[in-house]
Amino acid sequence: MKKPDFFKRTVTISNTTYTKRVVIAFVLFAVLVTGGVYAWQWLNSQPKDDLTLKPLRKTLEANEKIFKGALDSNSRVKEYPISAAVKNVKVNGLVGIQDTIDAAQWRLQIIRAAGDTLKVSLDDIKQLPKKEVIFDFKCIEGWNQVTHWAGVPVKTFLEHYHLQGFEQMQYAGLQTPNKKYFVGIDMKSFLLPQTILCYEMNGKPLPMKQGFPLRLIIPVKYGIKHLKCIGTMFFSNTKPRDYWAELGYDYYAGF
Ligand SMILES: Nc1nc2c(c(=O)[nH]1)N[C@H]1C(S)=C(S)[C@@H](COP(=O)(O)O)O[C@H]1N2
Ligand SMILES: [Mo]
Repeated sequence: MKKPDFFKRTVTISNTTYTKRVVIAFVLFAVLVTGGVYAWQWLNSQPKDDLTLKPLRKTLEANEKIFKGALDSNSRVKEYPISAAVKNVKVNGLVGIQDTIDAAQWRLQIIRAAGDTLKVSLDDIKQLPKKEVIFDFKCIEGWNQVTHWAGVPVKTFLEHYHLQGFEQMQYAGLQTPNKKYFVGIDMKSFLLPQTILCYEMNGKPLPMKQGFPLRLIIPVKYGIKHLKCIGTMFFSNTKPRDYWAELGYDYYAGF
């Protein structure tokens, strides 16, 4: 078989041409390296937004626009059969998680306005239509697992308690009862059909370390946003404080 020409091609060039090419190659290399070093120094001299450099934060925000633009009110992630769900669900992140919680005393507190808090018991939440969600749970640390959860869709909950007015706001904020872990969620993602106020894992009440009595399951987002052990919920047109965003991570953290 005849090999293509370029495998055996030898080109003869003059000494001057050779020197010229070597010089050009070196100059180009030097320019690229210097450019890279300057770009790096410029980036690191930029002001910070929380712990993240502004230009990087801007890039995250640009990504957020693209992903959010792709969401509509019916967007869903892939669901799996129950048989695909793992039995030993990884426990990750225990910020704000207490050793015990008295379910009879616990209330989900929804702040409607200053001095106006709606308090809902676990039993009342369990009366509402229940939805199972089996999906691939992804953590930014790089692991993922198919897990099985159940609870009431956020949208159903809001409508039942006449809180639909708040759907016009930009964000929902959630906090653990001791306020040590907190997240902010864009309203579009919060209202998706698979976003649930979850009280069951693998068909049983949530274990303490998995957020008993109630946690958020929001499949379009990374694990950091699935706040375990909800104490308070509120609504806002400005970004609520967010634990991991304040430590430099993406605020949106979703698909
Ligand atoms: N209260 C609270 N909720 C939390 C966290 C936390 O530290 N505290 N960690 C988050 C992170 S990073 C992940 S990946 C998931 C893990 O949920 P799991 O422990 O049920 O697997 O919970 C999220 N919710
Ligand atoms: Mo995570």
